[in-house]
Amino acid sequence: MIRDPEITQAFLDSVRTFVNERLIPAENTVAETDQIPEEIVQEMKAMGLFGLTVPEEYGGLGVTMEEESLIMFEMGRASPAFRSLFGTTVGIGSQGILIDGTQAQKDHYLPKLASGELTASFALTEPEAGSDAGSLRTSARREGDVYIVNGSKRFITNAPTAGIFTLMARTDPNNKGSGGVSAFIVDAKTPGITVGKPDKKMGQRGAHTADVNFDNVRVPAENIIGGKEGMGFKTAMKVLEKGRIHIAAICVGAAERMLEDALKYAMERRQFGQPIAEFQLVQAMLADSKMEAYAARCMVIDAARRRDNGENVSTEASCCKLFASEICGKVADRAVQIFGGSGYVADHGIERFYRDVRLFRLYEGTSQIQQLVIARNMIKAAS
Ligand code: COS
Repeated sequence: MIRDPEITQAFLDSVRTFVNERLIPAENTVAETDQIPEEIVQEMKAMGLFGLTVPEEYGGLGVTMEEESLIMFEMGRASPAFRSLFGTTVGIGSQGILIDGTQAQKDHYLPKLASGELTASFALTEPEAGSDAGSLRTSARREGDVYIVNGSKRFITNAPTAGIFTLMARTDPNNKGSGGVSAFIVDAKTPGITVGKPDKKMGQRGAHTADVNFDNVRVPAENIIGGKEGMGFKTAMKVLEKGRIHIAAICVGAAERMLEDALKYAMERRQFGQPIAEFQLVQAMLADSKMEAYAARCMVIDAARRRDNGENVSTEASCCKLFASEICGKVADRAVQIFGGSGYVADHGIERFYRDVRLFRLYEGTSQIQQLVIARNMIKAAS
């Protein structure tokens, strides 16, 4: 749903200009320094990017899923680290509060998240609980007005700079399945929390992930999301469902950017006396990439519109994430192929994108988890 086409277009134009003039020129610096320059962070805050999905009454822009997807198509054109900086907060980090939080939790946290004052991280994955998220072991034991949290989380995006964690922990030790899990808002400064060294990743320099350890961390009971135990896994699934459309939109943007770069190169690069874009085998790679990026774009828009209409989009969100992340990998591979030897060296940035986009097939649910969700939903609907 687009609320006001003119306002949306004006915002998209400003994001596109920002991506072209500020983010793309800074990509090499981010890759070299592993940091996003502070002035860019401030510009993102001023544009309202940290508050994209927070409703207007809490100081955000309150964008719909369709509007968010259009913005992410644009953002996806720059190195994924830029999106990660605010995307985790507007996405999986804060959505638990927005979707299932109590009024008091919304009033307290959403304005700070919208302004960028607080960064939110999503702490679900553990060393022994990745795809099987429902088996997580981090425990939260009630003691009067607080829960005592113990355990470890892994690969937590933005953990080194997080202000709060949306933490999933087991409140019912007798229920080893997903029903024993609750979600909490945990202040990152609470004594007993330690953040490990940032992980050394294959790509996405400038976006930081780390382990987070909880050692007898005292979390106020009022910080349980929704005020009820046992609902945390469902909150996490709802959050991830939305996140999967968001990531799919980023994949579309990244695929379109790589294709744009590959096309430009193919039209300039001459071999056998002519631009390589005139060779049909190169054209096949360009055409297949265009077709797939277009299909992914259409899927994302359709899923986003359905979500905005209040439909259950568990299947569609997984279809989008699966298809868009897989085609993004294929486009990256073809783009390197079109660049040839030049695609394998760092000068053109295409090898960096090739490494960066590999993560899209892993986080917020691997491709295999998306297949499982889609097939399970199909079987459920048919029986
Ligand atoms: N919205 C609301 N509720 C949902 C839901 C959704 N999208 N998906 C599942 N649920 C509910 C189910 O209805 C079920 O409720 P009941 O117990 O009342 O029937 C409950 O949650 C448990 O669901 P399910 O039985 O499907 O859980 P499983 O343990 O089998 O796990 C998968 C399901 C594998 C799909 C889930 O663990 C998953 O998504 N894993 C990947 C995790 C992930 O994406 N990690 C990335 C971390 S963030 S970078």
